Amino acid sequence: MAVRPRVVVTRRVPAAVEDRATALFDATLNPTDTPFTMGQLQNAMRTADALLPTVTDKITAEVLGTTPRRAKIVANFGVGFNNIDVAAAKQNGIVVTNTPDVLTDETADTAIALLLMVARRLGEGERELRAGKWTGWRPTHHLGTKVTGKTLGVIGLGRIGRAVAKRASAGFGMRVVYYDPPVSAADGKAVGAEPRDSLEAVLRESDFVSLHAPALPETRHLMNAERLALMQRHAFLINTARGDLVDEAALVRALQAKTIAGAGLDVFEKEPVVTPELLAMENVVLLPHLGSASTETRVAMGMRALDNLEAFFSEKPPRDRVA
Ligand code: 8YV
Repeated sequence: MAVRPRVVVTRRVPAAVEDRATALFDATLNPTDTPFTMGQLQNAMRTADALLPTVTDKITAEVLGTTPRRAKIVANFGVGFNNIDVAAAKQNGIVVTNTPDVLTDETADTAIALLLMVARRLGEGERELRAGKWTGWRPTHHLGTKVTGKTLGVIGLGRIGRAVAKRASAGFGMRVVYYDPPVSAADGKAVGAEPRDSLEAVLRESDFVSLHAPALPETRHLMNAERLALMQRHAFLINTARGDLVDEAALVRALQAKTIAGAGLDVFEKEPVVTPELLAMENVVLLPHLGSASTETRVAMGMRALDNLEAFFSEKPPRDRVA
């Protein structure tokens, strides 16, 4: 790397990642952490060799089609890359990479945390105590739902879905069923999960449903009113994947009509906006997209994005190329 490539990092990332970015590249960091405007993204495409964006940057066809353009690669900080118009990247000959593997455990932990929180009404309990409303122990206080022995339906048995299935079956003694046609029954069995032939069958059978599918045009509103209606009245929906998978308005209606018992959500359709009705519901646990938020993992994600850039600029194939 004789001339150091120019890399624009769109958000604050952990210091170790910023230090390495600066050591490897002519890196422009974002010390104020203010999200980029479309104009700033286009400017970065015009003036830098690479962009290192996050889920908050919409890398649209307009951004990718910026002319004149210097950028040749977009190294996303995140495994999900629905913030990037991959088809437009391909059309413009721009390479796209993501950061798989390094956030699998954290995201699975977050799904299990949400499951436990909604089942055992832990958010409600904490809110009550902090509000000074706890009057003392009583046998009928905040009775939740037992988790051990219940059925968890996993929609999408990829890396994170498998890690959730493993935790639920081996750690919590749950029965796990899944829907993910390309995954063999043997692979499911390895993580204690049994396949079902349809998404609908999983929804009908599960006490908890956890979503682990990517956000694609064909998975948008995967959980629509009809599918939500197939869930059992006592069942809970967990989403740590992407907000687009759930029709949030239909979810609110299902919760209001009590056709499902509750939800645990880490992701939303229009982040950071959350449908106001959800905020008022005690049986819903809401997290601000914290799925991968451990120091170790956010450092690992940043390093993985830098590894991809380093490979690309050394004319080696980046490990995590998705376009
Ligand atoms: C990230 C995520 O925090 O990696 C993903 O797909 O959803 C989160 O873990 C976020 O995307 C960072 O850009």
